[in-house]
Amino acid sequence: MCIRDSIKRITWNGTPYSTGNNNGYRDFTESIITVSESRIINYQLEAGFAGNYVLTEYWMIYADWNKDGDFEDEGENVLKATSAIPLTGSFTIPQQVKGKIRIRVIMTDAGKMCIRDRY
Ligand SMILES: [Ca+2]
Ligand SMILES: [Ca+2]
Repeated sequence: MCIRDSIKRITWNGTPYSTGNNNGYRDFTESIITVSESRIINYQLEAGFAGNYVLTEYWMIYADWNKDGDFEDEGENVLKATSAIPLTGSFTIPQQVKGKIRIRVIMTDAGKMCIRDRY
């Protein structure tokens, strides 16, 4: 049996983006953020679980700073972290970045709570 988990809520600078439960092993969501004067993004990442289980989750944040459609360029991996509780932190938008940027959050469970039946 597997414990189902998913990204439940992501908050950028106090604005929540709720996400649906897709019962996925690998869960991600994308947000569009408009660069403002502060350039500091405070985030909160929250996982949802079925039942009363709490798992340690592996979180990654990517930002397409150079707007070329991928998240693979220098500095575009903003965060890699594990946490069993809602994860809070902040990152800074590079000086040269302007306008709207695409940010992807990926969550996978870091624990081995079950045998996965699909990949
Ligand atoms: Ca890129
Ligand atoms: Ca690229």
